[in-house]
Amino acid sequence: MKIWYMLLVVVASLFGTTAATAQETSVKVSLMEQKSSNVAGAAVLTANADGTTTVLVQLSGPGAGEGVHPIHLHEGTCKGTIPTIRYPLENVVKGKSETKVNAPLSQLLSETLYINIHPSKEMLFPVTTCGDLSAPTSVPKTGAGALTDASEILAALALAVVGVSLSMGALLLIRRAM
Ligand SMILES: [Cu+2]
Repeated sequence: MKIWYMLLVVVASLFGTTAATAQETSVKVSLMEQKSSNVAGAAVLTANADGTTTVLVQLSGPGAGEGVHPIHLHEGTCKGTIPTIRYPLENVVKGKSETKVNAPLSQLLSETLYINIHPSKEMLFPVTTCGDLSAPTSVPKTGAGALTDASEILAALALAVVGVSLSMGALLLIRRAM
């Protein structure tokens, strides 16, 4: 009989875990045009299972697809002037850049960082496009395990309720058996 109780506890904790891990794994940051550069865009930062973060940048606007542009994660904000590069990113080519940053998304979001894009390697200023990580504009639900709609949230809640009920039931049974 004891094995039966343990099985219940295991099943209950599994349900509980499923509901608990259903959280945001990705944030979107708007990249704003600076000084009439005609280049804006967005960056999507997605947490990877190995503790790294994939930073995907897509630019839009008349001049977005031309040239090769250095891009960095700097300390500070777009309004600040701190030039320290915290994490270098892959150059923007044809309006796109994709980098795997060796830090978890939660850490990137806990620091005060901004993304800026420079005109070229030879001419770093004026910065054409900038976005603050401290103010993500939206939270797209594209990551693995993320909830995609209300029905999934309801399903997760239902699972959580079932999980808690099973846990309590198992506890009661164990107490009775003792
Ligand atoms: Cu920079």
